[in-house]
Formats: sequence, structure tokens, C-alpha cells
Amino acid sequence: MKKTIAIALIFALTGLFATSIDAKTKPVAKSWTGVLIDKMCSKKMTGDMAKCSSHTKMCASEEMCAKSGYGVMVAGKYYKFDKKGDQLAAAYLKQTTKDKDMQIEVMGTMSGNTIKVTDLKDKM
Ligand SMILES: [Cu+2]
Repeated sequence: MKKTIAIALIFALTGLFATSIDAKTKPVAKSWTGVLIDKMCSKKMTGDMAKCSSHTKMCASEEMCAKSGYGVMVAGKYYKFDKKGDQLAAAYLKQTTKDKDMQIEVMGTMSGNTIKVTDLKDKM
């Protein structure tokens, strides 16, 4: 009889442990390939990839455009970057030799409609 109580107790305890190790839902790291565009200009270009490709580096580097922040247009849908992404995009614009069609690959996690950028690089 004592033995059955002990076994029942062990089962009850393992059950408790199992529920406490509940897996937390972590955002999954992903990558997106598309055209780098500032937020302001993206509004005139959503859904039009040809227009996105013809958007120039000069435009994206202009004060008004730069201030609005950056993001990536993937298959006609625009994803805004977080603050770090904006900084990486600005740094990218300074060093890229492309004057338009700024194809990039962005690594990070999606949070709502914003990409939390961990890395950004040129896509040939
Ligand atoms: Cu622009």
C-alpha cells in the first residue's frame, strides 16, 4: 500500500515538472531578399517591383527619405526595419556601388510588421 502511494507521488511530481518546462515561443530568425527602400518612398511603390528597382540611392540618401527610416520590399510587400535596421541600411547606402536596384538580403526576426534586423548584406 505504501508503495502505491510512493509511485503515485512520483507520477504527480513528474507531471508537475513537465508542465513547468513549457516551451516558450521564441521568434524564429529568418531572412528576406528584396529591394531596400526608405519608408517615405515605399508608400508610392507598394506592389510595384519595377518602380522599386528604379528607386535610386541618391533618393534614399536624401534627408527626408533617410529620416523616414528604411525597410525592404519583398514581392510587392513592404517590411519596415527597426532602429538597428535603419542604421545598417544607412551604412549600406554609404558603401554600396549600386546607384539603384538595391537588392539586399536581410536577416532578423519579424515582430508585427517590423523586421528586427540582425544583419543586412548586398544581394548580387
Ligand atoms: Cu526615396
